[in-house]
Amino acid sequence: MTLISNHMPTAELQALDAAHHMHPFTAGAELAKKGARVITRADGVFLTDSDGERILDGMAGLWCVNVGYGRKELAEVAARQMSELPYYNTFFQTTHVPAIALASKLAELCPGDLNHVFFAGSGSEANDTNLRMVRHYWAAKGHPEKNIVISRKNAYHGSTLGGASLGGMGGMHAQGGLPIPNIHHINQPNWWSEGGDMSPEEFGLARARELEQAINELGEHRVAAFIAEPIQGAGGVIVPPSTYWPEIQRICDAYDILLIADEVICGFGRTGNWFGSQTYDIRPDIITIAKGLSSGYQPIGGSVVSDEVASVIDNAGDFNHGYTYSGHPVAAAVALENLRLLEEEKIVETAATEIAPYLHEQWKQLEDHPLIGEAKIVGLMGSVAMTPHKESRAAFASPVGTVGYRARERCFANNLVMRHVGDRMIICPPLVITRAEVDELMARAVKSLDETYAGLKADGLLVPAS
Ligand code: PXG
Repeated sequence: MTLISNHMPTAELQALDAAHHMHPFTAGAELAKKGARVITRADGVFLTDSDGERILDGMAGLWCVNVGYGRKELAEVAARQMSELPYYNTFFQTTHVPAIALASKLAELCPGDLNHVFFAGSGSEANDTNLRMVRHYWAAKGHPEKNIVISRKNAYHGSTLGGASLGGMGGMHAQGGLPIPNIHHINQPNWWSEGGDMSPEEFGLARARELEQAINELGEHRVAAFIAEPIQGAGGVIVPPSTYWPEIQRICDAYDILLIADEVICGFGRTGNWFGSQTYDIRPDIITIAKGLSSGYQPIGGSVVSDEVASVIDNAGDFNHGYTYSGHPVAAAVALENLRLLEEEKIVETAATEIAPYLHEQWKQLEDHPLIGEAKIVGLMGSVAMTPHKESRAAFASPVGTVGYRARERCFANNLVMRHVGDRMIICPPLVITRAEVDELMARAVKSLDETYAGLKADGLLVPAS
């Protein structure tokens, strides 16, 4: 067997990668020509690649490494749990200590009466669980026809058939026969791109009221639930206008439907509170969790459900659903230790009270940059919209994402991971980022935006779409 080590030349690793490894959300043939960047180790907020470059990870991996890289406590807990009980399932009337301990801790941390956890291996799986659970819930209450879930365009809820159907990504729906039936999408609260002449507040209300219109059109007796991320993450960190969530909550209270808050990104300190639902005063019946739950050190997700939902499900016989790795003991033990770090080291609190205000001040200043229209940030997740003409909030004449891709390439070259979604740039750094590292992040971001702007100017691409 070939020994594949960190010390192999980068080109050889890239060639093997291109030959045998299929990447998510990637045009494989294009990547093969260029070669993937090989990440070999990480510590704090910095990644190291196979050429020894140190890269500031402005995305916390994939929105998940909340405690930062290199926490030995998590490795030690994993090793201990693997020696003691590496695997057992939670089917067939069995359980184990890590699943019990993690579920209890989550019941304590999660808002309201969200006291019951159904574990999954990822956020996608958890949203599949939610889809089946809300339909089963209404069927158990004698309303099997109440099975439509309302979601939003440009939402991201995962990549499984259920998750991608709940999500509102056109590119995903275009492949593989999605969405599955009985999922209905309304418009997103993206004022910058879609608000027209309305004020953000008017627009937030108008977009929220689309939920009420949809319920009335479809019939309240047909609608099981509404699902949404408190702040759309993968959609481009779309921060909703202040009027949006209160109106959504009013509608969910007025009609007999369940509210699912997908906290996969917003959970575990990202928005300045433990959960995005607290930041926006949302009272969900179910939340989806993953990512920051284990800071990405182990794959784990789950659905945390209210006393009411759990009681109906628990009294309706077998819920014929579950995953081999539901409540996996190693993943659960690592998640529990991660929650201990977040809580005892006051990582959530410090990020909210000391780091977020410092970052916000600098991030908002990006609105003075010639390429940037709006700069939005809540807690430690932010985005900027790039535009050729600020006053009219114009999009570029070039295909959507052309400018974003160029900006991301400049960030890559400047050893900063800052992602693009269309022509928005987004950040979501580990919650443990320090003030000095914020300065470094901002310096690299500004340099990259300056270079992008100069490049667009040189290539005649600063042209508004007509
Ligand atoms: N819900 C939300 C809100 C997410 O952001 C999922 C569910 C699915 O979780 P899993 O663990 O199954 O991936 C996510 C995942 C991106 C990107 O490009 C975002 C995610 C995943 C992959 C890529 O920003 N979010």
